[in-house]
Amino acid sequence: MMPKQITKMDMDPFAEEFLADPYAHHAALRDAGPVVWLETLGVYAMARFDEVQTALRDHETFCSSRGVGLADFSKEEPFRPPSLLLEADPPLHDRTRAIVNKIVSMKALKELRPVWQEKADALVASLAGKRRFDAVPDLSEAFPLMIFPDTIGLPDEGREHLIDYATIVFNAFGPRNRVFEEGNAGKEAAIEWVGEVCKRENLKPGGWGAALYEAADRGDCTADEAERLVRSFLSAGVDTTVNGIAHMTLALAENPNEFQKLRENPKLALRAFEESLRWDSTVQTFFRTASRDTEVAGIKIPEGSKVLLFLASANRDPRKWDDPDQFRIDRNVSGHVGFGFGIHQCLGQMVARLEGELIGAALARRVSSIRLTGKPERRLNNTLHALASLPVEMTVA
Ligand code: HEM
Ligand code: OVM
Repeated sequence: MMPKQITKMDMDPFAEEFLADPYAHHAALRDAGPVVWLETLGVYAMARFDEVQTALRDHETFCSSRGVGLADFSKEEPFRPPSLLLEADPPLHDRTRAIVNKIVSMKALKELRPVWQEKADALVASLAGKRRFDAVPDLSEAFPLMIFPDTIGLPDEGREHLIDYATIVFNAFGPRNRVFEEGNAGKEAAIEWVGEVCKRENLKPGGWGAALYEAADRGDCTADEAERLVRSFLSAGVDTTVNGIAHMTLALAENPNEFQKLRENPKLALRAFEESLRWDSTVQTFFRTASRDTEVAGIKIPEGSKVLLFLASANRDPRKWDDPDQFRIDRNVSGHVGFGFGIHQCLGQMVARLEGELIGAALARRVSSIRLTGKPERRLNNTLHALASLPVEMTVA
């Protein structure tokens, strides 16, 4: 068979207009073909569910060690020393992943659940008592910052830097555009702080940070590797859940019928969170690099190509989902790629799910209505779909 002709587009998925409303542009990308060539960036792109999943599954052909952003680490200096998880291939990846998986275990989460639940309930009850508040800082940022830094064992001072640090890291997966330059400007203190708190002497005993150094003491990895793995927690563990919670709150405010379903059955909280990740995927995109010549859906992709995977678009592909733009907490959401798929699938997904479930359940039990009192404001980021402000009014149940 003759190789198929690829569709070329001049769309820039990192343009501010695109980032402000990515869902308005995804259909055009999906409909253009299973693989498209984005002229402005010189990369291939996949926006349909099947092809995104296929690429994520084939980690040998679509590798991560050359970076999961626009830059090819075999040609350009990485923005920071590469992650030993996200930006690694087997066998390195599998070794580090096994170390961290032992720490982020079912057992650890089972112990954390009652502690986190009490905090989620108290926070939501107090906010509902206030009636009007901004659900981004007061709820979506407040809750993860109340629990996650303690779990890692971070110092008490400076934890607010975690949000700025994530902004920097997730912007850096995109091009050096204005969103990167302006979004990252003046945030050097966050890089400095994160660099310091990943060191052994700055981590409290008993936390997941210290546990990584104990793994190093046992010979599972070096102390330098432990330090870099602590950095992964701090890069990926906060802003992702912040915006997951924010999008769930937004979705429940915009869909009172769905919130009613949740109130009637608070056990749906986990599904509500999962559906909100499908409906508005915090992590919108990641790249891969073709490690060899390959072909997807009959379209040739040469070695060294950068391939942009639209996770958020896959999660709303009508080829896969019924009424994909509708937020429905009782739909079958299994298979969504909001946490990725394959060997790099989110290492912290149980953490994220627990946080989202506990906030969802607290809203279900303590709140009788959620109403937007102003226009939600977005914070543009090259990778994250993020909210800056979500003014709401809640009434106490
Ligand atoms: C990987 C999303 C929360 C740590 C990933 C990936 C996605 C993702 C899409 C796959 C990356 C790839 O395939 O290249 C999310 C979302 C979250 C979340 C949407 C919240 C709603 C967390 C949390 C942690 C975490 C709480 C830490 C406890 C990581 C790490 C990786 C990862 C270390 C790299 C894993 C690997 O390469 O093997 N996440 N994440 N994430 N996530 Fe999450
Ligand atoms: C890491 C890392 C950084 C950003 C995101 C991520 C979503 C992981 O340093 O391992 O996963």
